[in-house]
Amino acid sequence: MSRLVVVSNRLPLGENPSGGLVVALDDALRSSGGLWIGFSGEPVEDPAEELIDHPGAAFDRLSFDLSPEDHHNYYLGFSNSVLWPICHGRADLAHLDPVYLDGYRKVSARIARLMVPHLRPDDRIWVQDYQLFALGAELRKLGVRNPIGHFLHIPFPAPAECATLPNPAELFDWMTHYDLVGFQASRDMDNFAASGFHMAGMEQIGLNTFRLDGRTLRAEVFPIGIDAQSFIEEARDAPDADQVRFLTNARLMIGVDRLDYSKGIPQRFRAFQQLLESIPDLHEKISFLQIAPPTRSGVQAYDDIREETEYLAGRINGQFATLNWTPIRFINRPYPREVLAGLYRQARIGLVTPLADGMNLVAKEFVAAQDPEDPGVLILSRFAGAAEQMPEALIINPHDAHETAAAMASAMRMSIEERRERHAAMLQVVLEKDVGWWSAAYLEALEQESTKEQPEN
Ligand code: GDG
Repeated sequence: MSRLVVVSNRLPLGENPSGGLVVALDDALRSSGGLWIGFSGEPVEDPAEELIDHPGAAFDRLSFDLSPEDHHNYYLGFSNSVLWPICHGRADLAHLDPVYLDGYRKVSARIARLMVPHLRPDDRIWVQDYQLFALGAELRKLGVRNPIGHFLHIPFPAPAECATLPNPAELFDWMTHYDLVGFQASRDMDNFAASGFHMAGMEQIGLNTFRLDGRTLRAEVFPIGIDAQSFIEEARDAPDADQVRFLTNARLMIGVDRLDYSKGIPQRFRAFQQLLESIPDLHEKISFLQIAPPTRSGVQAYDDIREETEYLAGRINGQFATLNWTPIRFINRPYPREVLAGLYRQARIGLVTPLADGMNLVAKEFVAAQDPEDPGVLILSRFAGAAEQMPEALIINPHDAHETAAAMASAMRMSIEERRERHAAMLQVVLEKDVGWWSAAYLEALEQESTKEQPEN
């Protein structure tokens, strides 16, 4: 079997890989033997003009450096202040600055240049996510003929959103240089087909095949999963309820998200407020714990969302708290995975209400963590990719505080039979379509593409 080369924005260099994506790719690389290439993590004044080796893992690891300027324009700029908001339907938060786009092009070309000396003729190259849309095209310019695939972890924008990019046609030029592009959900595939047609004249020539400027591309949906078995064990072995004594008689409702404006945290706070206003019987019977580690601080939109959520939590607590009960606990720092697993298992409600989300792994982790005999209820936004796979959740529109509050009330009163039935259906998907399934399915499709062209480099 040919060697697998994974390229992602960040090279995980810690001893213990954590997070679904890192575990998935780690497993895939271990089994086929391979190479992982990514950013070293901290910008440096004088970036090395070669990739840096990090021995000591079960596979090879090579990192590239970025100068502060490149990091600012390519990563904070075009990736996180243009592509991220636009792909999440928030063009109003995008900063369109030509310097960002230039930085993105320049860094993509540089990564390709640094990679080429390390590639072998039979490598399969798997590029991850929106920070690296342009890498495949840059590798092709340098004569790389190997099979190259891309997987997009976040939503693909619909035509009206795509039109707010500074370079919509170029996006499709980049993407059609890959042999295979993978998406989280069928809505992304539909958006890709429609936007590509409208913005660049990309033609759909088969169920999963597209053509642009003589290049043919395969596109398919591969919903990412979690390492379900290990999460189940982690939740089972988690520290017991004594750790969360503060809950007293109240049932726990939990949300866990990076503090990002795409996750719909203020909207869910308002829905909770709506619940407490409309059903006073639930006072002191439900306690909402929101864990939201900060992310990308220093970017204005992230500082704003933090202020808004802090304000709302304070206001709701001021309005409803009693001497014995704090309605919302809003915690702005990360917790270890095993603690989260234990909290999910104790929760009556898992609240996953993004306004836009590629998949949302927390939804799957919540399901995996439940006791099948007495499971909690998942409230899930229709805008999370996970909603396509788990229609047995209570599916809500996160913009609608009334509907979300009604789902909270119904989760509180749901019979044990109904909870078990819904949970069993969701658990089956989480177990069957786990992270191992995801990487194997993707790599098999890429392998099929590798028989199409003979590498020349
Ligand atoms: C992107 C896409 C797509 C969160 N807080 C803590 C913590 N987490 C872990 C969760 C989960 C992961 O981080 C978050 O994954 P999500 O999928 O929910 O969201 P993004 O970070 O936005 O990820 C997303 C994903 O890529 C994969 O393709 O699903 O749509 O946006 O695993 O548990 N982990 C720990 N402490 C925390 O406080 N240990």
